[in-house]
Amino acid sequence: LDELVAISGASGGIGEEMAFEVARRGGTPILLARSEDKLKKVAEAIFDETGITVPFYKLDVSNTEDIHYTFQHIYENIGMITTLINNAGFAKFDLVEDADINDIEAMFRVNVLGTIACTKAVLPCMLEKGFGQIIFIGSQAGKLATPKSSAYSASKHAVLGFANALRMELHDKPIYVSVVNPGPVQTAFFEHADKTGQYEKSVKKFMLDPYVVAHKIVRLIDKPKRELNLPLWMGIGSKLYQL
Ligand code: NJP
Repeated sequence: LDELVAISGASGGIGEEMAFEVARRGGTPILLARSEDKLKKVAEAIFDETGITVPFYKLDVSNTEDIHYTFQHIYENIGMITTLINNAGFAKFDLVEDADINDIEAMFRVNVLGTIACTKAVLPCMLEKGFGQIIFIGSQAGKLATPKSSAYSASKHAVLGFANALRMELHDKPIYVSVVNPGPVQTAFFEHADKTGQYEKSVKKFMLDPYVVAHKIVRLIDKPKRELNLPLWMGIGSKLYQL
């Protein structure tokens, strides 16, 4: 891969695995997330394994001004981001009647507005150079709905709608837009989403392996696809895959 791949939410989970996959394939991942100490560790581990020097930036995607300056700094000091993976996101599962409006707002700020702001930050350069790719990490919750996931589900439906409209706007240009909709993936996601642990327990057996998910997503860089659906039942497959 002769690629500069910016990955938001790269300090853990699927984002970290994608960063390793990009580097294993010879590309340069650029790591973005709030936890600088974790980003540093991921960058060092990738360097130890692949020899690739990995830039990382402390970035909260709910801060649009920081997004602007971070992406400008990357462009001026490293180069054009050829692929953006909008991966930063989180959930907080609650019944509508119990959900705190501040939690709902935070979810929309990160999952939706953060994603849109990062996209707007890379788009002018991609349009000017005439190529690029934007991968959105949506969710099966962005296609279906489950109780207690109302606001998260709405935020991921928004991501899917945004990405589909953007793809239409870019239809005559080689700038590709892909949406990935995973089912439950074994990451720290559930620690925050559901502190009772009940949801994780109920789907644990079928959870997707973040490495398998990351591997499939990074393949989109060579073979762009409108949508990559990785539903719950694939978790059974990925468990078999490991045996
Ligand atoms: O979750 P986790 P996943 N600004 O918690 C970062 C979607 N998904 O890898 O900022 C910037 O391990 C956070 O870093 P930090 C999900 O909706 C998941 O599973 O340092 N970054 C961390 O690196 C999300 O869009 C499942 O705390 C922010 C990363 O995001 C994506 O997959 C199922 C941030 C989250 O890592 C990755 O989630 C599904 C901010 N404000 C979709 N806030 C699943 N796991 O089951 C958080 O359908 N991050």
